[in-house]
Amino acid sequence: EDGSQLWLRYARVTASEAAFRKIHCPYRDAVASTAAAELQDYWRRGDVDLQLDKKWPKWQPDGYRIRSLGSKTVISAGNSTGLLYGAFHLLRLQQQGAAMQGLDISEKPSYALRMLNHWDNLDGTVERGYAGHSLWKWEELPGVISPRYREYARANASIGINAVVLNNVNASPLILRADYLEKVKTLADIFRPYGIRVFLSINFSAPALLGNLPDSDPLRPVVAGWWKDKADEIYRLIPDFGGFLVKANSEGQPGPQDYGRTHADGANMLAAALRPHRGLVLWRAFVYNPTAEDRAKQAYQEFVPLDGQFDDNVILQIKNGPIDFQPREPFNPLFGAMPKTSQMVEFQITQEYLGFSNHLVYLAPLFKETLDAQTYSRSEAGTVAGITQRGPHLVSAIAGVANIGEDRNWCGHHFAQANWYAFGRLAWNTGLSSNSLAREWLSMTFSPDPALVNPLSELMVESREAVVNYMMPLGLHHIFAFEHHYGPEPWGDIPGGRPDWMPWYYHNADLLGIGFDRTATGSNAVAQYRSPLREQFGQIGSCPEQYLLWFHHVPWKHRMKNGRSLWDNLCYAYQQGVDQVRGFQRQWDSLEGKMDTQRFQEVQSKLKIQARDAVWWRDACLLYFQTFSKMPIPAALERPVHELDELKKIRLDLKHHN
Ligand code: BDP
Repeated sequence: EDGSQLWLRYARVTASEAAFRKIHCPYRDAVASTAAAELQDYWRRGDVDLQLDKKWPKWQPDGYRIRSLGSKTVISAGNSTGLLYGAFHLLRLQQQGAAMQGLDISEKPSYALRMLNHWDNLDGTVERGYAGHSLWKWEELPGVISPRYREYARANASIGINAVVLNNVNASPLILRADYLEKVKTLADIFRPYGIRVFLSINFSAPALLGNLPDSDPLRPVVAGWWKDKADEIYRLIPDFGGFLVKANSEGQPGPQDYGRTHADGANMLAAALRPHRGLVLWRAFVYNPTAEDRAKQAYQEFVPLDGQFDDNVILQIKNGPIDFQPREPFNPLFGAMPKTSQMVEFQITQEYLGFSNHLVYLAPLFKETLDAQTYSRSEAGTVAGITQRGPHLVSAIAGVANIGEDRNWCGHHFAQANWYAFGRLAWNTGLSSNSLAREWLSMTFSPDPALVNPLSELMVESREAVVNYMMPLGLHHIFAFEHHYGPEPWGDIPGGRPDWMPWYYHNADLLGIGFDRTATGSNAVAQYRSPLREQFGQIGSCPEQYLLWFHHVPWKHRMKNGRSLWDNLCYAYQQGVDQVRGFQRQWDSLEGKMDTQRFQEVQSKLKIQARDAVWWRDACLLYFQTFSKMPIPAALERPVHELDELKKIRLDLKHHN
């Protein structure tokens, strides 16, 4: 029980079981055949008919209907991928032990493109990956084909993911060289029967670096011509190629601004190359520079003036929050601020800032917090989910940065699989609840036994709040150790280093208080939110306490809603985080015997690390901030067990490949 089967733990039907039922599929295309084969191999509850419905609305591809008709089950859909998703839905019901009579289920996806972004490098390392090396064996491809490529595609299809970016946004230009494109084609051919399309991250300087042009200025005709030829070459190999993901003029990557051009100039030049093939450009909005301006404001300032200038096959890919995948951020104010531009959310499934693959943190509550956030930018449908689902242009999309590697259990931590799962299921239906998804995943991955599913689903749903408490409560953010982002380093400072990469830039602790003043007296980032949010966030009395130190520099003695001081609340929050993780340990241990020993013990060991780390975070943050607050840790709370000086000496040997 090494976790390698993920949530797809159903047993194959035996020949005698198969004799008792018939899977009827009159279609021979690759995707419909996958659907039929999946049912053939695993479905044991009566006959199934797969039917393509010619009257299915064209604007609802991938949707399906499942009905019980007498003793048989009919899956109907407008296209073969709909049949495939319907088949996986049925198998999911079977595996959860659901009743199969009287079914009448209709489903359609929230987003047209439900996408994983791999940050995998061509040398086999994975940026911010904590599950071993890359799944893609570039040096072996296209000759040698790992069986895991197909297993990966199947797992994605089972949760509705239909698009993948294979390589890191910090992209090597080599991915566009002919020999690499042959490898990419091989993967695309393996993924296609599972309804999955391939995209690539590109390096904006590829025309110069790979094509030997004098530069990569997007307004230079030879440069645009180079991209056009490259796109044609790709589509000859991969006719359903999805398009390009682009990180430009961000963290040192090249981009159109190197030539005095705008993001729109760059994106539109690529869009023109892809347009004849119906390809898309996913242009990332993650840009910031070490200037005097608050980092949280910069993407908005850069992109809002460009609204209306992007071609209709460009989608702006925006991280959920304005900084960078922190345990908690308010939603990114770009959402809803560009009504003429298609926008999509980028989440991070890999736990760069959430304890890597050591901490059990279930991310559905984090994803939902952003998707459900009301931006007030339209009278109806003004949530982030609403805005990104009904953009002005061609296609709606959502992306998650993958947490997948070559580890036997794919994700490093057994429970990190739940984040891959929940991302895919929410991309399919943003209305699903964190709790129901946790239950679904647990019953399939461990067992449908309520004695296991009930307590563990509660634990999972609580785990996100726990990590916020023991790492960065009350709106604190980015006080991680430099570069690897694992442990605490609120004191971190590298003389001469970029201020916006230093923890003090974000926490601003001093003798008066702590927090980032983003109100009108500070950076005024609150003004990027619409009324009534800017007023609500902008006043210390009305700002939700979970964002307090995100938007305000608050005196240590400030009275919080519960009557205690800010300092005391910080102390209680850190302790609560520690207590929550210890509670998870006790809960987990009480389930011994309700699952296999291997996974039980592996999760148990990881929880020990998490409990130690939570104490480390608590002590580091409270002892350090106490040098400013000069206030005692409330007597009712546990005492620190570390010395601040000793914590400052910790240098983890965690290498970050960049
Ligand atoms: C940050 C990561 C960095 C990524 C960057 C990005 O630390 O490795 O390259 O985001 O999203 O979170 O481009």
